[in-house]
Amino acid sequence: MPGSKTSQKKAALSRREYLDLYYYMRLNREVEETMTRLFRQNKIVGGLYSSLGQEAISVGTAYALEKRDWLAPMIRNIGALLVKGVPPRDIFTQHMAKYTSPTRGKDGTSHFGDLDNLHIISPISMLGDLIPVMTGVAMAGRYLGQKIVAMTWIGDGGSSTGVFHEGLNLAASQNAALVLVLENNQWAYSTPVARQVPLENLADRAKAYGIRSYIVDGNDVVEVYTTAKEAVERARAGEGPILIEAKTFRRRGHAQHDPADYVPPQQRAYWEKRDPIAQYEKFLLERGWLDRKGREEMEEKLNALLERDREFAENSPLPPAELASEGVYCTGPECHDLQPRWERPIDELLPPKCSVQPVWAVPGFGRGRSSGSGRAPLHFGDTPENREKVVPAAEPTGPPEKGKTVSRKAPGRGKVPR
Ligand SMILES: Cc1ncc(C[n+]2csc(CCOP(=O)(O)OP(=O)(O)O)c2C)c(N)n1
Ligand SMILES: [Mg+2]
Repeated sequence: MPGSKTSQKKAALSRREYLDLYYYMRLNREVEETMTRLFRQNKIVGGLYSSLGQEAISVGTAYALEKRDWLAPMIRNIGALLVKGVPPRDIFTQHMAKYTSPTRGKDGTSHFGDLDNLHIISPISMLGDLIPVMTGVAMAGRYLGQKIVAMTWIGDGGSSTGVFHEGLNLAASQNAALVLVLENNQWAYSTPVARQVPLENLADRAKAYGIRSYIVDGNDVVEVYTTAKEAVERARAGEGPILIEAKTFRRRGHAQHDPADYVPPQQRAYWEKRDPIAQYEKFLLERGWLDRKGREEMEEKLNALLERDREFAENSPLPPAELASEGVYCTGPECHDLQPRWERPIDELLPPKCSVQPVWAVPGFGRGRSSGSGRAPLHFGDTPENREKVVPAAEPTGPPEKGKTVSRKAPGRGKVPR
C-alpha cells in the first residue's frame, strides 16, 4: 500500500471552475461572518462554529464530487453544503431555528439533510459516527448499482474515537467507495494534537486498515481539490476507501463562547499569514484570471445574495408551538414494518457486477431530480433561488517544520486554463 502523499495529477480546471473555487470560499466565509453578527445580536439558536481559515478544505473536497455523490458534513463544513447546492437561506434559517428552515425549526446548526435531491445525510453531533453511516451509504449505492462515492469529514480529535477506527475498518473490509477527509486543524477544544496522538501525520492511521491515504496543505484549495478529485475517482473505480489528511489551523475558538487564548500567538501568526482565500486570490490575480472588475462583480453578487437570504431568515416566523411534537415520533406502520428487500444475488453486490444499472428504485434514496452525474456544484451565482423546500429529514504543535510538511506547488499553475 503506498504511503501518504499528495496527488501527482494536474488540476484540469477551466477558468470558470477556478473562479468557482474562489466564489465558494468567499461565500463560505461571508455566510459565517454574517452568522457571527447574527449570533452577537442573539439571533442564533444554539452554538455557532467557525471554519475561518479552513474554507479551502470544505470547498476543494466537495467540488470534487458529482451530483449523484453523497456527503455528510461536520460542524466546520458549511462550505461543502454550499458547493453541493444548499442556498445560504437554508443555513441562516436553520441556525435561527425558523419555521422556513429545512427542519422547520426543530433542530439547529448543520443538523439537516436532503436525501432526495442534493444527497446530503443529516449529521448528528457524535464525532466519528458519520464514518460507518457513510460507509453504509456507499455500500447501499453499490447494492443499487449506482456508481456513487460517499464523502465525510472528521477532526484531529475525532480521529481518536473508537467509531473512527471501527468505521474505517468496516469501509476497508467492504471496499466501500468512501472518501474520508481528516481536518487536522491542530486543536480539539483546547487540546493540541501532540497531547492526544503520538503521530506526526494522522494520515498514518490509514496504514492500520491497509487503505490509501494522502496528505495535503489544507490552505491550498487547488491542491485540496486535485487530491480529492483523484481520491473520488479511485473510490468510484472500486479501489476502496481513501483517507485524506488536510493540515490546517482552527483560527477561532471551538465555538463562539471560546476566546482560544490557549493558542500560542506565534502559531496563530504563522497560519494567519497563510490565509487560504488571500493566497488563492493572489494566485488568480497574478495569472490574470481575476481582475479588480471581476472581483467587484463577484462581491456585488455575494452581497446581494447574502442580504436577501439574511433578510428572508430574519423575517421568517418561528415554528408554531403546536407542531413541536409533530414529525418527531414514529406514528405509522411505514416505519415499524420497514423490511429489507434482498432481491439481488450476492455476487451482483460486489465489484465488478455491482456497476450495472439499478434494478429498482427506493423512494427518496438517490432518485431526485439532482441525481445526475454532472459536476456537483452549481456554478457561482447559480444557487437556486426558488428551490422547492427541503423535506424535513426526519503542548501545542507549532507550525510545520521546514521540509516536513508534504506540500507542493498546486498542479496546473502557470498553465493557461481552458
Ligand atoms: C463522541 C463525541 N465525543 C465528544 C464530543 C464533544 N465534542 C464536540 S467537538 C469536540 C472537539 C472536536 O475536535 P476535532 O475533532 O479536532 O474537531 P474541530 O473542532 O477541531 O474541528 C468534542 C470533544 C462529541 N461531539 N462526540
Ligand atoms: Mg481539530
